[in-house]
Amino acid sequence: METVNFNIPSLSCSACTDKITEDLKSLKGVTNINTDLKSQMVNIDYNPDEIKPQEIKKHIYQMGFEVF
Ligand SMILES: [Cu+2]
Repeated sequence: METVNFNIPSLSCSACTDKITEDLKSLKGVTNINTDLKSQMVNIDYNPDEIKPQEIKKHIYQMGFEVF
């Protein structure tokens, strides 16, 4: 298991974090998601054999969030 952190500057309310969490949960290989509104960070545990950080990042971007 590995962990990756992304910064999502437009993360502004619990509706955003809920949407991101629900969506990422559906990705195969993503095992745990923690979001922090204060730091606008999302912390994702994933299985590197099943998914790559770039794919997760792309998925967040496709939801409509700028992600770094
Ligand atoms: Cu929001």
